[in-house]
Amino acid sequence: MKLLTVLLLCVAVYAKHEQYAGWKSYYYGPKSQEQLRSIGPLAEEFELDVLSYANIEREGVVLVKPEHQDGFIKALEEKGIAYRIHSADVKTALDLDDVAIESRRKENLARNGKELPYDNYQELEVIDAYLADVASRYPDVATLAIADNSFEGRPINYLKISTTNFEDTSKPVIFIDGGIHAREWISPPTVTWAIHKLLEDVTEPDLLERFDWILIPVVNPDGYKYTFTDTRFWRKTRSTDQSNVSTTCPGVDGNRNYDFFWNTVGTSNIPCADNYAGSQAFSEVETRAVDNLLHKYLGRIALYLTMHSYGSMILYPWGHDGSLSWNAFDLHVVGIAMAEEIVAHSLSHFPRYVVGNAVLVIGYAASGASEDYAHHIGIPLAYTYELPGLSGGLNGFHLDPVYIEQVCRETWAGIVVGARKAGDIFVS
Ligand code: 0X9
Ligand code: ZN
Repeated sequence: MKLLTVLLLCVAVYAKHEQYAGWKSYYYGPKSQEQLRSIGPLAEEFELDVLSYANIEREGVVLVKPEHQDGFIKALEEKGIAYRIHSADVKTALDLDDVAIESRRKENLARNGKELPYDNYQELEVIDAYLADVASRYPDVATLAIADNSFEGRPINYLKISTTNFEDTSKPVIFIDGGIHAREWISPPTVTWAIHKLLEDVTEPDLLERFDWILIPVVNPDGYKYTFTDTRFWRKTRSTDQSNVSTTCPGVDGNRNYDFFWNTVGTSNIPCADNYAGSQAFSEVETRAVDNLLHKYLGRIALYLTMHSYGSMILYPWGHDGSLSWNAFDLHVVGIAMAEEIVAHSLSHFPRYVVGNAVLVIGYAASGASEDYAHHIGIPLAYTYELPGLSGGLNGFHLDPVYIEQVCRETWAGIVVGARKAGDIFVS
């Protein structure tokens, strides 16, 4: 019977990633600015899915469809760009990931169904149940709220954490969101871990006394859910009302949809593209929901963090043109302080964090991103965290689940310093 269950499970998961049959992924390592610049056009020509961007010192990773393998490799060789295989069989790697995820899920259920796992990826329903549960266990400080319903009608849940029910308006607010990019599975756990550290395992009580907190683990629940059920590398929302091809190509890149130099650079007008900016700024209910909350607490928000992956980077504005903002000095000083603390709590084989202007550090300009928008409306400190990813030599494409808790712990160390420094600097 047990064997039959395992067999059925394997059949089910093996069917799931059929769409990735024949796909491969490659590391690529441009060694000059010219080689680096040629990646954009190659990505378009060969419909590459860039999982992590390279710079001259750091390899990137691209996913390549079966029909473009030969052409892509030929183009790299012509341009002299170094490459090596990352996964020769994406589908099988995903199938194996699923088997591991499923068995850890069962173990976790057997242990205690209510606890959020940090040795496994967190499914949407489990996160939502945790938010409700933790809010009911700490009613004096935590309130569960719904920012809005997603395009497909799921609640965009968030927690308000405050010792004064947000009534002491002299307290600065720390605002953290995750899960806008559906496939970046390490993002939501770093936000739920922050909740855990503020409520259940309080080692920094000053952070509760000094600040009010808005924490949204999954801004894009439809996309996030879809990566678990259907398409692992889905990035966008799941809206189908943006164009006449939206039903075949649903979704908008939430991090191109904010109203700041909307759709001017690093975006696409093609609904099927992964960086489709939408039909207009804030076309997506999910980004509007975040915007409404940002505006609700605007004068009080000292620090805005949005959690993405991968890259071990802390990025600050402006990410549409690479220029520096009026608050560049503080953005840099606080960014460095957060990264220093993360590195101090990290593992020796994790990549070191890099801090700086988004364009300079990640290597491309993109407009309509949330950290730029948050800064533009007046939030003095706004950052995109690109959390660590370790896949070479380890299983799968995402961060190996054995590292989830490590990433959450070190990221929290960064948040702690960021909040304290932001509080010191903040003048409402
Ligand atoms: O491209 C993005 O949206 C972010 N990287 S990701 O790999 N997670 O997709 C980076 C956003 C950087 N910020 C700005 N361009 N403002
Ligand atoms: Zn992202």
